[in-house]
Amino acid sequence: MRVLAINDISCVGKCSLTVALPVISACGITCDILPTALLSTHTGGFTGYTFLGLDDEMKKIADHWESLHLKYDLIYSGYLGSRAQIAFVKEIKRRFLKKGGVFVVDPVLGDNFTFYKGFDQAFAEEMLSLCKEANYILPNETESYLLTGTKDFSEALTKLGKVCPHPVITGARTEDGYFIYYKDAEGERRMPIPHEEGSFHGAGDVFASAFCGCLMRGLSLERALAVSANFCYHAILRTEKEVPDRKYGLNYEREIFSFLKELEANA
Ligand code: PXL
Repeated sequence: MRVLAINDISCVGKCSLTVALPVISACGITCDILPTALLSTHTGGFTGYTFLGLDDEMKKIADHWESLHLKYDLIYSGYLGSRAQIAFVKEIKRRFLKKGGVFVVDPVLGDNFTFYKGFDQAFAEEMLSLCKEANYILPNETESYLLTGTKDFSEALTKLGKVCPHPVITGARTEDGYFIYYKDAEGERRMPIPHEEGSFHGAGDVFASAFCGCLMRGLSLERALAVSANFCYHAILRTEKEVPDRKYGLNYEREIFSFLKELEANA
């Protein structure tokens, strides 16, 4: 099995490719990467970070790959630095996803009901058009709102279900606790998940990467969600204890072993 992760390299802050590569590889899956941008840190909470968009390089990389006849079982796209990059990811899917392969889009747009720096509503519209090409989309509660205009998760799920077959709204906070709202072959469902109060930088990337690894190892949608959410939760608990500054991301590394044991038990 071969996965392509399209995401940025934030050198510090444990998100995007610095999470996708170790997590997907640990699942026993080959993970190739297509970097969208190179940043000194991610954009959430740091100031003065550097940003180099890799639009031109991405095109050259893809052209070289064409000569290698590469094809992927799963393509996972995350942080995209521009509207042009969103269009290019559609092209990457056409050129490199195997027939019957899986396209997972994490529509990285924002958190805490605001856009990440550099993104706006026009960008969200473009991201929605990428979601239309996906098998699975993984918006957090903020992204669900930015994509649909509603804070009601059931309503948002119905709307997103018209966009893509399997929308998954992660970390949805309700009066009864936290849930994943998702749509599988049987219809719209929600799954209670353990969660800590507050926002943890990089949690969405740990979850999405684990989810892709679980799908590639043959877990059902429901099991992949449950196992990934549990991994994320334990990484968050460790982070609360060990990391005073949340912008440095999740201490997920020492939780990988337990995650893999659960994955194996469900595979
Ligand atoms: O974790 C999402 C993410 C990914 N990549 C970059 C980011 C963020 C969130 O802030 O800034 C560069």
